[in-house]
Amino acid sequence: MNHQDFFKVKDGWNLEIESIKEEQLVHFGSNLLCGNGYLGYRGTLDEWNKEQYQACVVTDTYDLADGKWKELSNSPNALTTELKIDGERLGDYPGQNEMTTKLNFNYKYGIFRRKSIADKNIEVVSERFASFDNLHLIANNFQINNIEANEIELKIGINGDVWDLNGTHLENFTGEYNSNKNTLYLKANTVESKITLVTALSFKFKKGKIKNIKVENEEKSIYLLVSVDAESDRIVLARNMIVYSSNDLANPLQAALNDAAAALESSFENLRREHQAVWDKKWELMDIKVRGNLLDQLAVRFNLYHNIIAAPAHSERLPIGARGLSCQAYQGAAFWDQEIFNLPMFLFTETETAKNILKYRYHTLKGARKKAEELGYAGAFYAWISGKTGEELCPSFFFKDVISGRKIRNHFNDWQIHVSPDISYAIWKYYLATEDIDFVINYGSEILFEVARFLHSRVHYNQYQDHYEIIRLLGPDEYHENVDNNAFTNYQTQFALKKALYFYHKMENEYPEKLEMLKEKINLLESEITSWQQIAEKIYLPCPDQDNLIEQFDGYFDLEDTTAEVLEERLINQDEYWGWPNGVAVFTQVIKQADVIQLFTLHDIFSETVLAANYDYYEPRTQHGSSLSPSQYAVVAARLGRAEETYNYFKKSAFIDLMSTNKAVSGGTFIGGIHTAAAGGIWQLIVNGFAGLKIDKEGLSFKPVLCQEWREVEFNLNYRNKKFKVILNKNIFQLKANVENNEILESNVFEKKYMLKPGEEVKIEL
Ligand code: IFM
Repeated sequence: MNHQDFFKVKDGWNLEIESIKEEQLVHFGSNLLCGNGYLGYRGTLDEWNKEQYQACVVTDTYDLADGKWKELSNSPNALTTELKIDGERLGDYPGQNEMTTKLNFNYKYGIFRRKSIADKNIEVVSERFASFDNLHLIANNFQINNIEANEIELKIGINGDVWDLNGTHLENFTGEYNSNKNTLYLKANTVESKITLVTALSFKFKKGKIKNIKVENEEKSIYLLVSVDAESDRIVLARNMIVYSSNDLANPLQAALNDAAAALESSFENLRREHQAVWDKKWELMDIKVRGNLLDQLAVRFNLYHNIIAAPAHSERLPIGARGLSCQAYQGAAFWDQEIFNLPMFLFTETETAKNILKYRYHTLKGARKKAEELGYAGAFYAWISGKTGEELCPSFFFKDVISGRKIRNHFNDWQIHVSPDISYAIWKYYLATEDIDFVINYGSEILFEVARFLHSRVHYNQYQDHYEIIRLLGPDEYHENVDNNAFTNYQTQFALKKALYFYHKMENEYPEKLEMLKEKINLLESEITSWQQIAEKIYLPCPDQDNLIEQFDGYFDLEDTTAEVLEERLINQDEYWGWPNGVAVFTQVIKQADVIQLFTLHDIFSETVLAANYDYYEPRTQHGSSLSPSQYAVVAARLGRAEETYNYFKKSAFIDLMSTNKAVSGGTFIGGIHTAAAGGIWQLIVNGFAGLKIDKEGLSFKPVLCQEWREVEFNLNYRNKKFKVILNKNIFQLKANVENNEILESNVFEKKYMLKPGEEVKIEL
């Protein structure tokens, strides 16, 4: 499929859509999402409702309405609009062809703009953004041009009849209109968690004279029927939607009304200016410039934008959802995606956000301990799907057999244990990138020790082999459940134990009091440290065999050797789930996503010969059924100097959402929305892949290589508070230290050391 079937590229920041196809509503709404880490307002037209997947997902509003899926709630929509001209409803409703609409989305500032034209040249133009200056605000400028009619009626207000994926989350609606202040609100609470959610609206007609306003209360909504006279053929309405919940503060109603009033005092243009200033600051460090291909440039920024708006940077107690705030799929909750895919970009740019992401894991230790205890283990077994409290949200029956209709008992929750050592891994990387020892002492060490404890309780000693094994688990490749000794997990386990030991001894030597306090707090015994050491030394690590191949798990090579294409032909129903217990992939070597290759992206401990052998072996056996997969293959391809293959994976990964290449429903479960891990993966693909950035105890290093399709790549990094620019083209690799740095920047390029004083630069010929 061509990208022009979906969108046009105006420049490196703007995407244009010239016609809206009904079958693309789910993913357009996600792609054109206005967001800020607090809320996500889907890219829908003003006149659309839940039937067109209009939604505004609000962070920290977890609610279990159907007894199975605890997910975030959607706010009532305060930008709801119905326009009547001379008594006739006018809008662009799918399938009705009353208007022609063009959409523009600006990824620099997250600005959604629609322009629709109807008969007699009547034009509806509307622009909105979710403010980064006030996270509770969505500002909208709605205008109708070329009006020749007599009677214009606008139905505006707050519509509480929202799109819910699993059960209805809001109840007990109350609302009020204050005519003196041009403000109204709707208050409701979530059915199970009893969170109060307040949505307010303030509005002003900048052009157009209000003739009459009639209030219409419905069970879940409050509307105003406004008759307006056009002014010089125009009506311009400035609106502010404000959202607060009782998890934000004690009196969400008062806060919403205050913000609504303040926004009304300002103007759309001012609010936009303040919002843009925040984005400008962010892009100074987070933008990646790709020269030589405008489409790719836009795709890169699309992904960076989505990784940024998915992260609740304002809080240290909230997760990055696997679908961000683009819809309720995956419950607005964190998977291992958060540490391994979303985090890396922040580690080298907005380090405060990186810290918050990791602190979230500290605050959810209780949930992780609870899960471990319930399953008979010690320490912290982090939830596979983790919401506010860190308790396991992943239901035991995740997918269903679409042929029989029976539920499938997936074991993502109980057996996919690598999420815990993945978090330890991320703490180590954060420490290397920032040298923030305070974080490690005060937060990270407790996580590291509790994860080590869990791993200690989870491994089995095999006395015949005199080594430790991990049996009955799932690696990253989710099609093969109940396997033993998944290479990725075993290596990650050893790594996590070693880092726990490293910081234990560091604290013992340098911060003994802190260590004593922590030991007392978590009741940590010397004997446990000895055991961690023993397990780290004796854990079974599947090694490259005579063909340099690492077996993904015990017995993997004995499975039927085939490809995803062959398995496609075996499907009875296209929506069938391929994995456990009886899916088409289970008894074959076809894997869902990078697994041994995922080990290589995280650890640089194998030779290029081993990398190449495994890449060549696993690549044709990987379905890339998960959006996490292509970017990881891309990084390894770049390490092997196979830049064109990296580029092919870029195309696969960067366009997953832009061209809707991944399924929105699998095994009967809705998993649509923005693939935030793939979005974060694009940063890795360019920075760790093309530029070859690595960070380890020796420091930073680069091993650059660039594909033919791009003339140049440019980005900025922040390493231990030293900022610098990286420019890579086919001939030159350039590092430029920021003049404001306080220290010398040290870095290796192709294993040669460079020391850059503030303001200095180096150009290395490739
Ligand atoms: O965490 C991933 C997993 O690796 C593959 N299935 C989807 C999850 C959420 O993105």
